[in-house]
Amino acid sequence: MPRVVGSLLLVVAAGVSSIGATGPAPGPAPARPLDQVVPAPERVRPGGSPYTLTPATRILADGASRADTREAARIGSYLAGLLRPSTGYALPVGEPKGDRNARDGIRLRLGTGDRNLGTEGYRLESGRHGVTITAREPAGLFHGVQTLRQLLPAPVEKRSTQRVRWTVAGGTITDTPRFAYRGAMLDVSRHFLTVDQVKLYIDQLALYKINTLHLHLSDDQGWRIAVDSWPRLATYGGSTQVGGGPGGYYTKAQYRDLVAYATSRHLEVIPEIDMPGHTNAALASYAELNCDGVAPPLYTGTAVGFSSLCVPKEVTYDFVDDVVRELAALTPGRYLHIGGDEAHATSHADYVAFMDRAQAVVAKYGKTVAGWHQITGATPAAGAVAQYWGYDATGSAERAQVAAAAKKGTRLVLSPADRVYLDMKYDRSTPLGQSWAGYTEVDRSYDWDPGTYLAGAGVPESAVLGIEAPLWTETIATSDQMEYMAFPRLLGVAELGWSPAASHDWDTYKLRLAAQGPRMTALGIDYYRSPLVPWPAG
Ligand code: NGO
Repeated sequence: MPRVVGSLLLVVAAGVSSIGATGPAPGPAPARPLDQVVPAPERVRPGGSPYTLTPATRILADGASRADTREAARIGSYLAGLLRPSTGYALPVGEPKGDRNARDGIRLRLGTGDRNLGTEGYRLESGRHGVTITAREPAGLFHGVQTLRQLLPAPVEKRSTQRVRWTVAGGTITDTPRFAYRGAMLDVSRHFLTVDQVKLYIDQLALYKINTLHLHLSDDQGWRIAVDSWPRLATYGGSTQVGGGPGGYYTKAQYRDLVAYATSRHLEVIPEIDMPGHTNAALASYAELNCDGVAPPLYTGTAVGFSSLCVPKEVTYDFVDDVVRELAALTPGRYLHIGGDEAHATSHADYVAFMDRAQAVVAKYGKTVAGWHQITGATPAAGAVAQYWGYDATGSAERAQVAAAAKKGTRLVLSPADRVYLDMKYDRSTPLGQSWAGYTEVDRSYDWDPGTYLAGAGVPESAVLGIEAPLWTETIATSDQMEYMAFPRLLGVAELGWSPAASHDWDTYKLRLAAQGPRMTALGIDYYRSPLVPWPAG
């Protein structure tokens, strides 16, 4: 396992390991230090005996109630599914009661533990007799399992049996997130992404404790979700994409399956229907949605800001009501995103009038409004979430408008385009992506603080719900291309969203990031080998 040895050498270079400076001692490789996890855990107390998995290791699920035990067992089965192929061990999942071997193994305990763990926190204790993960809520247990996964050697991610000593260092991790909202967005409109492509991305996000998947389901180039009351939206509006390919859309059954898959990985799905601009696919599908009653042709280019729903027409609100009603029925999550960006073909008065009515429809169907930060130029509904996608060149008036809304209770999700837009090129040689917000190398993407980012405009950290990394797909169509643009920047986003501000430090982060290289390789993630990160050789 040359790659693992490489990553351990790196850790030595960081001075956080007890391995001598001349390299690892002969014999079994020492376990990964407990703090070599992305995102960095809140508190780590190393020490005590390590635990090594054996062919007899069991996964023991236990809960404060029957329901908790069942949920812990579900998470246990997920963990077993991850570990069985590479370890070759049986890893049976059961309850500890009456089990003679209950002292040994991986114990998952749900519904107990310190109240401070909240909904997503967990505690992981590793010692001679095993690893115990305790959480109050399922999401916390699931995140603890992701930490355990990262504490095992990188080949654990491979899908064939590996000859490796599966040792977890001794000690305790107590871990809760800094921000409640840690998101990633996929633009499935510019290039349609299949259910399998999205599921693969979901699995990759879960490893780094991302808890929100925002799906940009409609834009000028394609409408990607079946709507029974307006069927041509999907069948015609979804029939192409950027460059003129065949496009595609999700049937309701496929979409439900996708949402259920995300839920099983503890991600909340936020569907977006972008309105009133970015609507050419809808306008092309139904002539009556256009002010002049004439349907434009389908659009396969990459320009923005040229389309608008017809704000004065009543049929527009029948359309909005039907679409929101059907989408809300497919959405167990709290939010429905109504876009609102780049409505350059809509007058300001029309924009404000449209947003008033569209937001009321979202509330009518029991959802909370999310929108791009331009909705702060209208009147954001109570409890609305505005997604800030400005960048260093964004004017102070625009920032002030966002800050004023935050003062009135609008919560902010930060997606600064020159930091976390995953479609921005890393440098001028990046073959994919765009550069309108500037080149965004891995250090620039990581090196900012969501808590103080808009402080200059008067936004306190308490108004920041979290952060999100959008992946726009004008130039991106395959999973390899998605991975190349998202990884490794997505790990930095995950860390900014989860880890305490005090742990923020590029020089130590880049070493932990480098140690993730072999893991991403083992997972088949085609990541960008940034020259700024000391990746292990091999
Ligand atoms: C902008 C625009 C999108 C583009 C993206 C490309 C927002 C919120 N609207 O971000 O339509 O796809 O840039 O980087």
